Amino acid sequence: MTITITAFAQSPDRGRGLARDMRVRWALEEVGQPYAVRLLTFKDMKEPAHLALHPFGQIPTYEDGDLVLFESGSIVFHIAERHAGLLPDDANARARAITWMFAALSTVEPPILDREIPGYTERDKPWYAERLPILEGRIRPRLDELSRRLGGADWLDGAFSAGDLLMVTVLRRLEGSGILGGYPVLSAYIARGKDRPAYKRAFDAQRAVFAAVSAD
Ligand code: GTB
Repeated sequence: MTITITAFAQSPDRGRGLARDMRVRWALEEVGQPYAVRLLTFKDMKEPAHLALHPFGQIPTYEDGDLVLFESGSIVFHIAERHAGLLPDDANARARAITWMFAALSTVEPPILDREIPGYTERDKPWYAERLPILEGRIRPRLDELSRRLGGADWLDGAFSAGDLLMVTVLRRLEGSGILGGYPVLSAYIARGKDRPAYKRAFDAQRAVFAAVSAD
């Protein structure tokens, strides 16, 4: 049975790998699972056929036989549970790696999104410039703490895990913001993630979608 995921037919990130299918692609590459991709327009995402798979009409989704999943964190967790390579065998180490998955999505990502989303929707509003430093001020404590915890280690808890995979994709959302310049430990951590062959294969695959659309 071929795993099928969904992704943007035309990603607004212009092939920078910031849409959440990138996490799923990366996880599948890490565990060596082939997959197919169904590309969706924004219109397709709100049609009944896709809403039957994803109640919120978003990407990514994951289909494997009768199993249909949505939510990138849940999909990465499922892949990590089913295949070796993204979660340690030791029960306590596994629980800690899962804790880092939650930390990435529920502690580090929200303030990053709170800064990012007004950049798409409120940039022309009078309050945008005044609010930006406040929103950035909510991100920095998390980055300070994360940087301190990572210290001189390569990964968050021993070997690379699904926790690192999600954390790197979350931190990448700050690329281009100027904020990461103050965090050499985190910049090096992101660079290590991006240097993994599985990351590169996933990145190239999503980039090829953008390149094909641009060539039309
Ligand atoms: N919590 C869900 C998950 O983790 O899977 C969130 C899924 C989600 O937000 N999906 C977005 C989507 O489908 C795409 S990734 N949006 C369409 C809609 O809601 O109607 C978010 C995203 C979009 C664009 C950029 N970008 O341009 O840089 C980055 C990330």
